[in-house]
Amino acid sequence: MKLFWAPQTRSSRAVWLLEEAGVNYERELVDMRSPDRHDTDEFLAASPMGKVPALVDGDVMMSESAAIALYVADRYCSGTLAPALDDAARGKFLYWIMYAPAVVEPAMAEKFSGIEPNKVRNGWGDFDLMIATLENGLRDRIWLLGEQFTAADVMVGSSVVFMRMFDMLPGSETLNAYADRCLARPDYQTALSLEKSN
Ligand SMILES: N[C@@H](CCC(=O)N[C@@H](CS)C(=O)NCC(=O)O)C(=O)O
Repeated sequence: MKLFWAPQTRSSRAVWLLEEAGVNYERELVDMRSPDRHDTDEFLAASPMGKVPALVDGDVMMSESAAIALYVADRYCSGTLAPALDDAARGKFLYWIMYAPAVVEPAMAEKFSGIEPNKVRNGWGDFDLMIATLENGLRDRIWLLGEQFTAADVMVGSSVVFMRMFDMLPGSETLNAYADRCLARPDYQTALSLEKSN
C-alpha cells in the first residue's frame, strides 16, 4: 500500500488511520509547497484533483480522506475500526465518518472566513449547530460509538484537534477531553512524529 502525503495536511489523519490499522504501507511525499512541484501520473490517477491524502493499494486508487478511512477500515479492520456490514452500529459509524468532511469542515471554513452563515440553506447548518451536535454525540461516551474506537474517531477526532489548534473550540469540556483522548493514542502520536521526521 502506498500513501501519498504531505506534512501538516489532512494526510496526517490517513497516517494515523493506517497506524491504527497496523497494515504495511509506504509513504510518498507530495511536495505541494514547492514551486517546482511535479505530480507523478500514479499520484494523479489516485487523486485527480492533485490533493493529499491519496492511496494506492494494488489496483485500488483513491483519494478523499473519508473514503480512504472507510476503505481501509472495512477492508482490513472490519469488526474493529469499522463495525461489520450487518452491525446496527454501522448507521452511526457512517454518519460520523461523513460528518467530518460534510459538516465539520465546511462549518469551520465558513466561520474562519467570517462568512455569514445560512443555517437552513447550508447542508452543514452553522458552526454552533455543528459543535452542539458533536457535543451531544460524545456526551457520556468515550468514542463516537461508545467503548469502541473506530475510523470515525480518526476523521472527527483529527478535526476536533485541528479546531483546538486554531482556537476554534469553545470551552467545551466534552470536546476538549475527547481531543485529549485522541492525542493520547500511541498511533496518533506516531503519525505526528512521522510528520516531523520528514
Ligand atoms: N476533501 C479532501 C481534501 C484534501 C485537501 O484539501 N488536501 C489539501 C491539503 S490539506 C491539498 O492536497 N492541497 C494541495 C493542492 O490542492 O494542491 C480530503 O478530505 O481528503
